[in-house]
Amino acid sequence: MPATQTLPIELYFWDTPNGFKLSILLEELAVPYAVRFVAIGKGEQFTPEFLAISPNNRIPAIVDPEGPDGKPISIFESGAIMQYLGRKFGRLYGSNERERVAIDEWLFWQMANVGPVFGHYNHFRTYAKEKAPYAIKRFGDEVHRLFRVLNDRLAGREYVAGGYSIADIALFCWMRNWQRRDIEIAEFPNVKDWHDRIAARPAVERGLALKAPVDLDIVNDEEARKVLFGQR
Ligand SMILES: N[C@@H](CCC(=O)N[C@@H](CS)C(=O)NCC(=O)O)C(=O)O
Repeated sequence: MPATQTLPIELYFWDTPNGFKLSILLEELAVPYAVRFVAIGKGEQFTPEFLAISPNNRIPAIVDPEGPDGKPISIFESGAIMQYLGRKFGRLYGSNERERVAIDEWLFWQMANVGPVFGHYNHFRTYAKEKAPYAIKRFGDEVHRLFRVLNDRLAGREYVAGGYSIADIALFCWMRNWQRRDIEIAEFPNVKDWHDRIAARPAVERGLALKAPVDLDIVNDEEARKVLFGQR
């Protein structure tokens, strides 16, 4: 029996690819939620209060005041949060074990490959103090390979694993900024069509419209500005 939600789920958020996964999912599920901004460019992810919820000092995280036993539960790691919400509300996470296995495969593929590889590429290309051509090439080639894998998977499919699911949301948040990954999207037409299908969903538009407050102290600092705006 899918749950209903009375008290808002607290979403610890900043407007980055991993943060948007949850603002989009909560909009899709249409459950009440309250946003707690964690200014990662300012170091707020290292406060003891936030580390108690997210020990890896990263957003997103949630606190659900109506956890499995009726008591509050906190969850970190976007994939774990998405699975929890999919199970709790009985939506966007398949309807049988076979469907869930396929969704998990592509969700974990995003978590273990797309997120870290795109992140490392961005780091070495944009932020590394010493230029490391080997690392830039290595991760750039991997980014390209991952677009190819997804493009092949989407041949003849509307969504990555059966119907629209948490796996599509997780992947969409990373693939949508292909220009920032130095990808020529004409090479990956299935990814482009899939992207456009998802981007047109009203809940996705609402989830992406959630913007972190701009803090002038941060914006005036060159390094922090890169962290803040480089990830959007
Ligand atoms: N595997 C984690 C990755 C989360 C992550 O990398 N979050 C970034 C923003 S997109 C962050 O909070 N960075 C702050 C930091 O590294 O200190 C997840 O999916 O939740």
